[in-house]
Amino acid sequence: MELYKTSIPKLDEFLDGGIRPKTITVFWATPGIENTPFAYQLMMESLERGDYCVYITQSKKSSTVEKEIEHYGWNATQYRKVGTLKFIDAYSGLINADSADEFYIKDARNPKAITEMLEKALEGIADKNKIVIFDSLSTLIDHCGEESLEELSKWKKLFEKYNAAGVFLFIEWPYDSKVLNKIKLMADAIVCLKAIEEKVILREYFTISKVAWNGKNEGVGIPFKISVPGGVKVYIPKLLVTGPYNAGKSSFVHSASTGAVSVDRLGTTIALDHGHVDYAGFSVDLFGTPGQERFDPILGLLGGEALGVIVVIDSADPDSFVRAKEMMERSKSVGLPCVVAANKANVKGSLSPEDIRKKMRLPKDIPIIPVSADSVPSKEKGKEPAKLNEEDLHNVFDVLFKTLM
Ligand SMILES: Nc1nc2c(ncn2[C@@H]2O[C@H](COP(=O)(O)OP(=O)(O)O)[C@@H](O)[C@H]2O)c(=O)[nH]1
Ligand SMILES: [Mg+2]
Repeated sequence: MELYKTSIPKLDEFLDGGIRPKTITVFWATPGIENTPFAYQLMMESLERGDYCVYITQSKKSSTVEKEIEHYGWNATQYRKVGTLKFIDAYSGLINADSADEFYIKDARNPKAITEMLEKALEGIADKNKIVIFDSLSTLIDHCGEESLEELSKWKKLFEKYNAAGVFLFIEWPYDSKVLNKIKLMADAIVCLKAIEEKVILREYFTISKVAWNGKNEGVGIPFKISVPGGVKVYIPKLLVTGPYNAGKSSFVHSASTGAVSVDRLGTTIALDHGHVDYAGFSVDLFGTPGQERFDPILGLLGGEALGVIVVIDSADPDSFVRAKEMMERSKSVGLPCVVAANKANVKGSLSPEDIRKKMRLPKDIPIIPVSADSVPSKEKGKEPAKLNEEDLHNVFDVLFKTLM
């Protein structure tokens, strides 16, 4: 059976590998939260691996959908041109505009007309793997009335007949509870997108309220962020990078980040290194700590609310290991998902991860990942950050993300 992946970490796991054919999945958003990027991402994943997609647009022109998708860094137009992406325009008719789309519904206020057009579109690609995106359920209710929901049982039959996976976008405006219940019953899976206020800032979460094919409900909330370009990412608002003076924390934050800043004086970090990492579907804000002991009083504060910790150590300087452990304790790393980045691993005299584990007496559940620099600035330049090896950095994040989620 074909599974349609979102490529959003955790969400695919919640969905047991992805969305199923012959089912309806609803991306159910609180007003103010964008749900289209979830659908775009799912659609692009499917198109890129050669599947077909029918996009029913009822709230904007298909050219606008294409432009929005481009904005996230993907190219949907090429798939429309080769014919694997098909638009059903149920919008232009609402505003008395012309349409250049292959499937155009003049009488877009009549849900039966949409059903007929959908069947026509599906007939043409009957033997293909396909998803149908409906943008959106809320527009349908707003324009065609609540009774139009009855029509959706026919759509479900079409999905069954043509082996299609239906994906509906829905924004929970203040509708009658009967309407909401109808949608809940009709959906095989519901992904909820909510905002939760946390210490004055609003954070967006996705969670699962129903997955018929694995019986899951009310999963944990996973914070997400929509990057432009990039799409939907699992968001880790705070990852701490700590470790002794000179171990390579600034090098780590700078090398891993798409844009990093540090506040330096005479080459020594006196305040924070701050950086941002976009990798493997995650969007992470990195916070580096200063290494010198005189900053110890603030370490506990910096560590507060961190979701995980990367401890950078100098593998060739075993004398600094005691200090590294001290910093792990002070920054409250113990108990949080934690990875040791054993930096300077290709420097002469560096210790292996096994020797480091023994020397530091680190528990088995704290992974130690060797990291080396590709290039090191000349000594004349003073204490300049080195460029750490990308693959090594990815190893550190891969291991950490696994322990985090
Ligand atoms: N040879 C080598 N030098 C490194 C490596 N990582 C960092 N350095 C150098 O070590 C010094 C300290 O690095 P920095 O990132 O400033 O350490 P911090 O004090 O922990 O922020 C700098 O001169 C870096 O260029 C590495 O993997 N190998
Ligand atoms: Mg530094």
